Amino acid sequence: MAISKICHQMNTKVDCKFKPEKDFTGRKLYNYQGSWYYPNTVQAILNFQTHFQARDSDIILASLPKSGTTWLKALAFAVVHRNKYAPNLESHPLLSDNPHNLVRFLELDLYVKNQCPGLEELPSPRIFATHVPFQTLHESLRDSPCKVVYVCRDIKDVLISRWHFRSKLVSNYSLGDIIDEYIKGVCFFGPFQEQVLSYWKESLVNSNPLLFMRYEEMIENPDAQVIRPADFLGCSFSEEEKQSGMVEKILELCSFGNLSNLEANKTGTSTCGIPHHGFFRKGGVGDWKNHLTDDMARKLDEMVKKKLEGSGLKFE
Ligand code: PAP
Repeated sequence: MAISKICHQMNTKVDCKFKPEKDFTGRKLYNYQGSWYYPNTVQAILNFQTHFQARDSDIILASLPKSGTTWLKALAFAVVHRNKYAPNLESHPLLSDNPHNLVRFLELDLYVKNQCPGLEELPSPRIFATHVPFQTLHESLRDSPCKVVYVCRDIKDVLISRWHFRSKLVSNYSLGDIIDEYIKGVCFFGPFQEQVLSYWKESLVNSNPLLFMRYEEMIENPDAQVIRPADFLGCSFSEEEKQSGMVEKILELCSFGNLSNLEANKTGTSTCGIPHHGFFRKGGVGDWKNHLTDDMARKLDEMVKKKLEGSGLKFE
């Protein structure tokens, strides 16, 4: 649908200060509340901002694409629902379905073709996910104190992950192209550092309960990185659970090795239209070193340093 029709239909103005820009393939991107989107995503965000009724018990998982969303979705689902589904249960939903179908995206899935996707019928606590920046999410929550868990990752690993992912869809997509996109900031859900900063700044003022996590820390100290969200979400592990190895069982269930080898994740397509196997590549930290030249890495590091200057947030 044309963007003007979307604006008219929703009686809302997309920020027209910015002319639409084109992505590498020539598709138009529009700026809405500081981020760049394709028209169908703008419409989904407008649907979501207009119609979403947040419950105080809701949990929202937020991230940039390729920052650890799939992992966070699996962990949050396993932690929150551990009383209903023990992590060693043979019929655990994570063994037969992809994490993206168990925790669905608001603007990339639920609200894409639907103003009212029937979310009021879901039992509490509901878990949703989003890639939009905090200011756009915040508007949709309408002062509900629901909890937000944000995960970020070194932009160089995000870039390499996204480059591999998109190279399967777009031919002749060079590393130079994606680096230019990242530095200019005009790419789907970009500019990226602004998105990270929106959640970082919110985590400092905490007007909404927000847990700020890093993919690298989750890899380095997995136990703590499961215990922290459980504490934050109000479902701390009891001593008894810790003694019984509950944390380790959840970590094993949600590990890259386990999830990526499941038949359910090798085949099939997610509710947002992406083949399940596309969410699993290599996992881990620092794969950018195998792809980026020193010059490319320096360019990206400088961009990030400049954007984050004075914020207190650093990526070493
Ligand atoms: P999305 O935005 O498409 O949902 P997202 O899950 O945020 O993607 O990121 C995918 C990255 O997380 C991939 O990284 P890589 O390309 O560098 O390998 C993917 O391999 C990694 N990933 C997926 N599941 C896990 C997991 N369980 N543990 C650690 N990393 C994971």
